[in-house]
Amino acid sequence: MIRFLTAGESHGEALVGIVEGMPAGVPLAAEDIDRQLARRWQGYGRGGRSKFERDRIHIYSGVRFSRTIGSPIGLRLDNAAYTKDRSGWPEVMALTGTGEGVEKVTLPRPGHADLAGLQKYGFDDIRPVIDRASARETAMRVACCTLARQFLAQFGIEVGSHVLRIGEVGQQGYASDVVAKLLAEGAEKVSEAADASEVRMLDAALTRQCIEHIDATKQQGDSLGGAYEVIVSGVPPGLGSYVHWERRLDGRLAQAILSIQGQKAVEVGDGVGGSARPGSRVHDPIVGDGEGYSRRTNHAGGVEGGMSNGMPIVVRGYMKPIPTLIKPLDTVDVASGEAQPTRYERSDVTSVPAASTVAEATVALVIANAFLEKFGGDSLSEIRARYDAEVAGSNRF
Ligand code: EPS
Repeated sequence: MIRFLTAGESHGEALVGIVEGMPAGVPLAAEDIDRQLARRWQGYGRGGRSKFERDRIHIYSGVRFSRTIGSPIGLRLDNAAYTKDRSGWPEVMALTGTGEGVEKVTLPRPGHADLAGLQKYGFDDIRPVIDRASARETAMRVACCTLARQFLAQFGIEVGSHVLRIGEVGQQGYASDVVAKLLAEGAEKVSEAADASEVRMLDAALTRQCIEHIDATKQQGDSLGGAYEVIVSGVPPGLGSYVHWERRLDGRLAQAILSIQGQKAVEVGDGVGGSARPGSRVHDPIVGDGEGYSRRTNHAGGVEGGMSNGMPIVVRGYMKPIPTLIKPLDTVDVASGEAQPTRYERSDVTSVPAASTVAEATVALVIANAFLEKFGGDSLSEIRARYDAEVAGSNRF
């Protein structure tokens, strides 16, 4: 199993990550990670920090001559905000001293981790909560999960995504002709097409509408959430299992998406829509050509009984609006107990496009681990031999 840990505060010196359990022999270069990090920073509606925060990964261990060697992979990302932003972060986030003279943050934002985090850890300053709860952490998460994506690519498994809706402006997902056409060449084609849009949407007219919607929302001092779809192509049947709750692939995918900052709901396939239709219009008829099986439709989103069924995996994530608003919300000053409006410093209007790329990364990790459970080994060549014997050399698939 591939596991990872991240550490680091949003305005501290750096983020660090350790990835453990990566098989040996997987091709990996810093550019592979940097490409995914750059995708995470895209998206109309990001705030001032996106102008100067340029993520470049430093790889310290676990890789030799451009391939993984089976040992833990150590990663670091410097926070440009720490040095480039003139807000005095080295003093605010100092590792030593008493913090005397550093202004405390005492106005918790509704919708953020601020108040519950403060209560949980017994702080009198929200700063430590803000800084670790921040979606800045997803930069290192994407870096760590890119290793899983590299591994999956060795087996022709691709992960892609596109934005379905920002605020009120939306489009159709998996069932559309546009997605079907792109997906015929693999899920990365979906992402490539989405990356060409400033809001990661597959429709040019809707992209323009979204940009107007974001501008108008910014004018009103408000923020927006939205929805996106992650699609995985090339997944063999039988990843995950029906035999025990924690092995179910859909449950694991849902946990992965909801673990991303700001995500409030997950849907596998037609989950929500399907719950309102009769079974005859939900379940995907099985077809066989003597050599394998397929489905006429994919309402199940590629998962049945907690297992992949060989169809593309389709997972939708729903994100709440960013809790930092220009327009103040009601709160209470935790220092004085007085009712106060929230205070605004800097924020994004929306980060749904970024969230869609983070979701791709976390989904890649779940699929890679389910794949390793079934075909796992210490090295790529060992895993490949198992995979070829099982999938290519079997009539079960
Ligand atoms: C974030 C607030 C903003 C975003 C940040 C997430 O940062 P700042 O407060 O420094 O302006 O830019 O996103 C990132 C730094 C990132 O890498 O995505 C928050 O409060 O979650």
